Amino acid sequence: MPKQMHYIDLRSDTVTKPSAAMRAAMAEAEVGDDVYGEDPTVNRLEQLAAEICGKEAALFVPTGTMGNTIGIKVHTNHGEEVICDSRSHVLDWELSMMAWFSGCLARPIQTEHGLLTWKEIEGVRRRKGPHNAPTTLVTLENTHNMFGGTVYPQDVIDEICLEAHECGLKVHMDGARVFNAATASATAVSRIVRDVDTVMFCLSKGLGAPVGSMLVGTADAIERGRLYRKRLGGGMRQAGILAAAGILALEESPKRLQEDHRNAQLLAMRLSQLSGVRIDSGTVQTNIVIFDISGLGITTAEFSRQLKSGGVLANGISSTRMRMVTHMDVLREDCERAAALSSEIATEIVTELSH
Ligand code: TLP
Repeated sequence: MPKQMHYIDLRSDTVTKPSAAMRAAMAEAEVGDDVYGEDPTVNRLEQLAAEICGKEAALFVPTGTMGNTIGIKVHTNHGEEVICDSRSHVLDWELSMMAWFSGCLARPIQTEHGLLTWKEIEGVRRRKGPHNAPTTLVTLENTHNMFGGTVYPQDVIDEICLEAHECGLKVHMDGARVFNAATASATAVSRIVRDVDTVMFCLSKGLGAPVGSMLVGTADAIERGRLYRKRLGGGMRQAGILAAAGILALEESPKRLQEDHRNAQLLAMRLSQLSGVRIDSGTVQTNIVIFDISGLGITTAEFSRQLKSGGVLANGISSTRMRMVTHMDVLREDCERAAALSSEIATEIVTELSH
């Protein structure tokens, strides 16, 4: 058998493999039928997630997409409008679930770093009237994936929630990486999400669990959400086996996220020194590094291909912008290698061009 190539995988923080401790906890997990509410490990995970967020209740869902879908559904009716940023995950990467399942129209706002302000929201909010579908929900993505893991300032979230609630709007946070936001801003997750109506966060990204996300909010929202989860085919029966990894992810993983952020800083700093590559390293606040390679004159597909042949995996998010994501399965030296390989590729192209 040919020896399997070991890749440094920077495509996403979704690629982490469960640790030995997680596998042991999964093997030993006490389980029951969660559709009957009888899985003690799932119940413990849901309670823990609710406590960490300072909310009444939580729901274990298989994916972040399902968590966002249910989060949007519990706050809206068909034919209403939902305000989001124009590059948000709920708009661009969830196969139009907002329209398909909730029957809502996304009202996107162009932003500089993926972060909305109340002033912008106020500008596009539809009031009741004979020609308007009402706006009922605002979604905030924290950290913002496609803008490079940017973090909402707390006062901006607070103002949005306060004003939105005054107008009768609800606020859902796509907090897939809210623990990264908490680490970067040295703010407790419970403080970040204090005023939002629901938050979804992923166990299976930076926190390193193999599967699962949580939707957290009021007891009423979560009770209704439980039925939507079943409708979507997310009643997972003996899911304690997965929840056990999730509990460990919540208890242990947040402590080490700073390391991922430092590795992202290193990558950003090295990449910013390459000619043909553009990156504003000041915007790298968490574990995502997005950089523009249009100055190299090759597409991101070609850049990815060359990285892969050198043992590094990274994807383009457009024809000119690459994304590298740090996580618990990549070490500092892996990031150094990825930066060095990027430099070799860039130098070769620049040298070829000058001949
Ligand atoms: N993001 C994935 C891809 O879908 C792009 C990634 O590799 O980053 N919200 C945000 C902000 C996300 O980044 C993601 C996944 C989700 C929701 C959805 O989570 P899953 O993949 O569990 O459905």
